Amino acid sequence: MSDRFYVTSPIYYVNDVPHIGHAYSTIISDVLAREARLRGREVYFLTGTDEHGQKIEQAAKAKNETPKAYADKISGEFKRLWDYFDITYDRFIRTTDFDHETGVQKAFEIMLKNGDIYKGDFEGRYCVSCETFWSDSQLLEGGACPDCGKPTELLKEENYFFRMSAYQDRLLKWYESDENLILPRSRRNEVIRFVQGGLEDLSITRTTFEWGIKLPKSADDPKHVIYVWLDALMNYVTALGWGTDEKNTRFWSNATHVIGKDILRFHAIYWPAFLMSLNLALPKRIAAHGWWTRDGAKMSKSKGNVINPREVADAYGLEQFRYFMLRDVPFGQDGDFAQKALIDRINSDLANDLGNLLNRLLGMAEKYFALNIKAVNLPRFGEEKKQIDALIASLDPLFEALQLHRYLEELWKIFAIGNKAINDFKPWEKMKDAKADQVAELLVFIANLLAKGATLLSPIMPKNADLIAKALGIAINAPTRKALIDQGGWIASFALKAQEPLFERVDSLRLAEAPTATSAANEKSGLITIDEFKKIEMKVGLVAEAKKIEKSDKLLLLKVDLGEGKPRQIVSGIGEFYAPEALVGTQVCVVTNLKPAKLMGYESNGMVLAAKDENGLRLARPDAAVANGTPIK
Ligand code: ME8
Repeated sequence: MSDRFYVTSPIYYVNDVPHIGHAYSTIISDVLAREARLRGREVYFLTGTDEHGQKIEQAAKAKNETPKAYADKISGEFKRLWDYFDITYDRFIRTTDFDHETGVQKAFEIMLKNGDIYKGDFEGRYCVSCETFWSDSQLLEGGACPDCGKPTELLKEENYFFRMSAYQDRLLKWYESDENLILPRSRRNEVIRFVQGGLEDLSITRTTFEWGIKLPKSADDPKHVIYVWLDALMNYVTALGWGTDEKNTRFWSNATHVIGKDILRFHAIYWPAFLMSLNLALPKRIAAHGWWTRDGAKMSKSKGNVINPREVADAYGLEQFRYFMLRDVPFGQDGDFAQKALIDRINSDLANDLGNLLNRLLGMAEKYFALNIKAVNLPRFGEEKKQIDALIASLDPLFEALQLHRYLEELWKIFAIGNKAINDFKPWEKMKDAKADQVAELLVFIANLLAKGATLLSPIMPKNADLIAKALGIAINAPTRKALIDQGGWIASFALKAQEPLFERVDSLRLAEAPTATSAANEKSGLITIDEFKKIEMKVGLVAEAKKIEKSDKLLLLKVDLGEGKPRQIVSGIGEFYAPEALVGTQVCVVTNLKPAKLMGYESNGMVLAAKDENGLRLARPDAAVANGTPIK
């Protein structure tokens, strides 16, 4: 294994604020970076923002801002979020950075010189939303984009083309070189089939808008800007100094790109072809994760159901959120964000299985041994130790293949062994029998198991792993990992420290439910969620005054005492069915949080509830008196 490791997240378009899908890509990249560091490898972790192109230009225009000012703002939001999330990136690149722009122009120059770029006429369809060209055969009916379904536009421009077609065979050979090249493995076949279908040369400049990197001076063609995907993909090498100071290009020899499945084609086809043209090494792994939906629906700004990752982290804990995202969804598959699932993971995996194990250890160690535990050897737990060694051995290949949900699943089996050992061993009985030595052995065994487990958990939940380590009196770092994991070492004694419980149990949803769940349900069946219902405030009130509104048969002017001190004025359309004097002194049910409305010149601050059929109208009332202002639920 190379001792250098380069990991990149996608660089995010600045036309949208960050949501949990973006956070997922970045968190996976962060986990890989942290794990590699823990193995003592030299790591470079890159993330950033993709700021050029027509889409951004349009988004800025819609906000009446210059593209740069607009990009500055949204790029800042991404950066601040990753900082808030303790994302351990080494560089946050922006495609408007000077060294990046210089590198992209240099790449264009090289490709032009070596004959991979030529000038021609382009006629075809373009999807601005995906910043993608499509051939007629790929389009959906009516010329819509096959990726996002939005309408495409017809482009007729003089363009520069990249000779993509020349790379078909070399690409196909490359896909065969390593079965872990494209992860999950099932996606590799998709890419192979696509390339086998034939590659067309790619239009790589545009003349119809301005917000992009200009061609190099040597090309002497100021009308054109470079196509946003050539610009964007190059970030992976320009960030390391390619084309400028070459400061960190040594990392390029071992690159892993973490991306969403939506942009696999750009990374597995365009990007390696560009690299081949530049005579640069190819990435080692392209890991394409699945898509997050919310309560079963695609997230989008227009639906208003986009989840803000900061809100989730604030409500449930950042590391709880990291754990949930990685544990709940198999890498490569789509996942659904439902708070209930997150809460279940927190309560059962984190609070019960892991948190309790630490509490049990610390509780007993304190009670029986004043927190200092020592074992001469651990003969008693030979079988369990073997199981743990076997589990640990199974983790490496899972991590390598990015099966992080399986990795965590197996890791949790180690904690389960610990909990079971305590239950079976019944240390409280052994203490009564004056077998303290044996109990000390058990506790040392548990402490070891937690030390190993916390080390292996650390890339995913670094802060909690450190808290466990602190309680165990150890530190998680590369030498610890080497001793406890690679060399399978066991520690003979611990000076433990008390520790507050790691994970608070969660009893109820902490964020408002997605509006889409409701609107989608509404459209289909007329159903609403309980949360939507709860928005309606209803109370019982006593009619204190009632009179007819002049010139109206239907409307009555009521003063209803809702326990608020001053009775409310409500205009009610029950005049044909109830005489005013019959209402005074009786209780009615009122919707109390309606926006005030004016009827026949009178302000109404609520609505009296009634049932109406062909025989007339009857008021809804409590069947016995209750206090005025009593809420109706
Ligand atoms: O495509 N679920 O940027 P982008 C999971 N700039 N992941 C999601 C997601 C969701 N619902 N939504 C977004 C671009 N993502 C280009 C990339 S790279 C050289 C240029 C994640 O802002 C996922 O990783 O549209 C996806 O690939 C990435 O955000 C796209 O972000």
